[in-house]
Amino acid sequence: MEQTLVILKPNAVQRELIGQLISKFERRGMKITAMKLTRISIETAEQHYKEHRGKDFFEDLLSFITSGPSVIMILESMDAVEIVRSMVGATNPAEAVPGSIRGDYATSPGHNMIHASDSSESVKREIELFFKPEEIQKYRLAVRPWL
Ligand code: IDP
Ligand code: MG
Repeated sequence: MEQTLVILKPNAVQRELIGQLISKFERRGMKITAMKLTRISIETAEQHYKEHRGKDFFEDLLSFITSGPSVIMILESMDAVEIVRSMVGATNPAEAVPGSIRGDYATSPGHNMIHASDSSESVKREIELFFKPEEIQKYRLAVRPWL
């Protein structure tokens, strides 16, 4: 099984879409192993998005992601990184296909609703940034043999 890290960004919380978005992952057959509602600090946001430091949208990205609470979760399934990235859709919602989260819920790159890890290296780094080991649950889903 593979893990991935997802953030429902502050506009997903403000638009009261937390439940709808989590439902998509549950319905797909992903196991939630950690989840919290928290306001990301500037320091953590700078770490999380450090590959984008210096880009013209970086300051706006930091102020948006720290503007209110986000939901942060770890999801687990076979091929979790690839599956969740395809469910999330392209970074620019104008290019995100209908049916993807950004393709269904977003119009602007700056407010594209959701983050998902893009590689196994990012998963490891992002999980360590947002969760302590004891915040991650180990359990077995009863439906597992049917997924
Ligand atoms: P990703 O979220 O699809 O992995 P990245 O390229 O890693 O996309 O960019 C991180 C975040 O920065 C995006 O989700 C988006 O919110 C923001 N972003 C990326 N490119 C632009 C842009 O051209 N304008 C405004 N915001 C951007
Ligand atoms: Mg990215």
